[in-house]
Amino acid sequence: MTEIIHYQNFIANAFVPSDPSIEVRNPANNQLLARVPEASGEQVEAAIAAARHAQKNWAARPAIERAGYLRKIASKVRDNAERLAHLITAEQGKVLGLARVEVNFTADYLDYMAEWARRLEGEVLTSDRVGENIFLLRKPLGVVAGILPWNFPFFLIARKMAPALVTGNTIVIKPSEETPINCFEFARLVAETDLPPGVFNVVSGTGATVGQRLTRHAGVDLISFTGSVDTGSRIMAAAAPNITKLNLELGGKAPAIVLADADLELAVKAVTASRVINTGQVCNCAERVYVERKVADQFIEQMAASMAATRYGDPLAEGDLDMGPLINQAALDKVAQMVRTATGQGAEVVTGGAVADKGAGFHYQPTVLAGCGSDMAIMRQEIFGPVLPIQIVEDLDEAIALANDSEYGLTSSVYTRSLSAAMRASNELDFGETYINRENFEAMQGFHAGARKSGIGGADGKHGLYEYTHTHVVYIQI
Ligand code: TXE
Repeated sequence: MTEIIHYQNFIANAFVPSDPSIEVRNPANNQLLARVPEASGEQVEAAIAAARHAQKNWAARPAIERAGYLRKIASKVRDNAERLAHLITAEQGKVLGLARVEVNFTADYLDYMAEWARRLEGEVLTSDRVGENIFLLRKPLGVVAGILPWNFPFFLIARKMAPALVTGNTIVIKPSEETPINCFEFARLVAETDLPPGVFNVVSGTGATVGQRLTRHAGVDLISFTGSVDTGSRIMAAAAPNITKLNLELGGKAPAIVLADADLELAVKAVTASRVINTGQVCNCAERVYVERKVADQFIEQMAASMAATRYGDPLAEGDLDMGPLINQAALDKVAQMVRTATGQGAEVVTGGAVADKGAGFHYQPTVLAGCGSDMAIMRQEIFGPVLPIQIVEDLDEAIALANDSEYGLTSSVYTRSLSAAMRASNELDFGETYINRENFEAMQGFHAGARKSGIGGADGKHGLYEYTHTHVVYIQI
């Protein structure tokens, strides 16, 4: 029998004995992998206090020194890449190839944010007065609480920690209760470096307990959260009494617009990848398609063939696959229910449409639904699974209007050979990101941010980095 590891919270560079009451299971076969703590109120207090205690000295160091620690951690991540990828696949369910990409991208992201150390800039402003200088300084906020989802759990540690640390903040991370193992393994790597105690801390637990304690705490200066709209809204309420600054990435319902002049082969490939990669559990990937009538039959046929060809199952047991399971039973039930409701409203199953018969894991068949309408829940709510609903439109105008008619506004994509159609769509789509003729994955030097309920603020690049600072304007009259 495999040994079940009991992980412990990481506070001030020490693994603190705690009651490991949360079970972590492999979503591909429901086997128990580890037990992790539900951090107590005292432990959350201790983690925030450690981060607060460390912050002033950390911020006083030259930025290039802080960046050096990020580079050391990146190098340790690379040295352990294969082991980490296997752990991520085991607890999250993504295929190994994608887990490897996640691990390497995480290391690259730490290095990328480290590069900003010599590029952090303030401003010198023109004064209205004689003999006065006005300086705009950028300063760290203080203590950051990073609350993570489970879909890219390892990368999200770096996406929050790297900009926080290089700008002089300290951080307390709460991983998702679904995928905490990789975060504790990351903490083990941090513990092998000489990062000062308190700069990086991990407390594990559920949202209702540890998440609430962190977000209500007056000692937290920024809550950086990635997850669902409902939880984002609860976090805003928890943050309200302290007016705590928020950075929220709350998912999407990305429209893909396929015009009659599109390279259909490319569109089918990219949209399939969107629904198959990470089992469709990606905030920026295509969740609904608007296809022009002239090419609709052809597109739907090719999409169905492409989705039906997906090799899926248990990634560690079955080897080379395209897709693993959904994260848990609740996710499987939600996807199955959404498909049932859609077919009840007249959507037609072109391929898939059912829970897969694959043992104890949470597997759903790659599914294409045609004949969808804009009033159906499947075209409006986040599916977060391998299901693609398709609606036929008459032209680009209709597609843009339907795409914008959503409470989400994170990403969008357009497939066309017409430069003017692409430019018009880019101007008129009210989203944080638009991808033209390419897969839906952002670059680390971009800015990942959403309109409407998709969030507040954003991540990555210069603009993401400065979310972890506040400005201080100094007027010097000489
Ligand atoms: O997310 P939650 P869930 C969407 C996706 C998915 C749905 C539900 O549609 O099907 O959300 O997923 C912590 N105070 N996304 O339930 O609840 C929780 O412990 C503080 C989109 O897993 O948002 C976990 O660490 N924290 C998304 C984190 O919030 C709380 C990625 C995310 O959990 C809390 C994931 C509270 N009151 C899901 N309640 C994206 N943007 O990509 C929960 N948490």
